[in-house]
Amino acid sequence: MLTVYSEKHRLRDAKTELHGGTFVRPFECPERAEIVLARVRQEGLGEVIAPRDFGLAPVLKVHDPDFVRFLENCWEDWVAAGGEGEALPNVWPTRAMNGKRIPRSIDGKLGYYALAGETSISDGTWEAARAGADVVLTAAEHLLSGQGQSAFALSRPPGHHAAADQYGGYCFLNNAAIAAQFARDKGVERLAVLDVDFHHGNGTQNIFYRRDDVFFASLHGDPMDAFPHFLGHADELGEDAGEGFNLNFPLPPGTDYSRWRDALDEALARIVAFKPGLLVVSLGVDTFEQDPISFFKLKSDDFADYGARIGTAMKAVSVPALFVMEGGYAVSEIGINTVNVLIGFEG
Ligand code: Q9C
Ligand code: ZN
Repeated sequence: MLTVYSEKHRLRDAKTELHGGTFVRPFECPERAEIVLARVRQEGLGEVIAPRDFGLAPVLKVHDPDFVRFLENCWEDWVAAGGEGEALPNVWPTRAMNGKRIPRSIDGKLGYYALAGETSISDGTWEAARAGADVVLTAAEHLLSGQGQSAFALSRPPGHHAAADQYGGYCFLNNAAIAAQFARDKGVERLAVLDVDFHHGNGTQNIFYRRDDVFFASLHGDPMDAFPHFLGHADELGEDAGEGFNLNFPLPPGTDYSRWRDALDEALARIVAFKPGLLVVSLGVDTFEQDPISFFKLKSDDFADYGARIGTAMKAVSVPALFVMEGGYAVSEIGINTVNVLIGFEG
């Protein structure tokens, strides 16, 4: 399986995350990608290539231009306004306010475009996020040219919490959605996105919620108990043309592999019935029992087993799979768990 990787992910190296009322070094750190890459090489998964530059056009097919401009200029604007630490929001357009007008000041803009308050924007964040989009696009292009039945986009920072005009939950650009939309524009008529990250893929769901050409399925910690708290319930089925094309499996604290696997099998059956031309897998390995911020109980061997299930289901109907790296914060095991899925898929 081909891996696409860019060293530019290292430019996303924030110093601060707001966690439990204090500032900590972010869980989403550069070592994550380095360790996954080392495991890819150690296991001989296949060739590792650098991305090509796609420019911003495929990003703008998913994200609003004003949001992209905000991400591009945020750090400079923050510094110019006298920010001493990293850029963080501290006020939001909540239910009790209007929220439709985009403020002029950087503090107002941060609140407007942030969907959560833990993720700081720092020098290099934009460049890393942009390179991450090129990573998934390069992997998608490779699959679309008919080379192989799977590819791995080792992108960082992750993307599935980012909506068309919102960032947060460590995510800035929605890499999985950008890849799916790119494939759509290259002629793939129907796509499925399977999100196995511990957290609900609220951004991806939101981006495709009114569409019947992209089926979204997500297995995640019940939002009643877990981030992102305000989306990911089982009764969110899609709207307008998209009704029936969104499928959520919110799962309770302590969920073990047998329960998780039952939900996966159901999601895979629905995906197969949808007859997609391509599957995008939002691959977060924060379902691991030792993940520091999550509450599922998967073990390292379970990752290989579920990779095999995805592989069996997709190969039976000749649907190629694009794996896109999302979360996973048990850093010392992130390589083993991630590559177990990929090796499991290959069979
Ligand atoms: N203080 C991804 O896995 N905060 N994002 C959780 C910890 C946000 C996770 C609470 C978690 C975001 C891509
Ligand atoms: Zn996650």
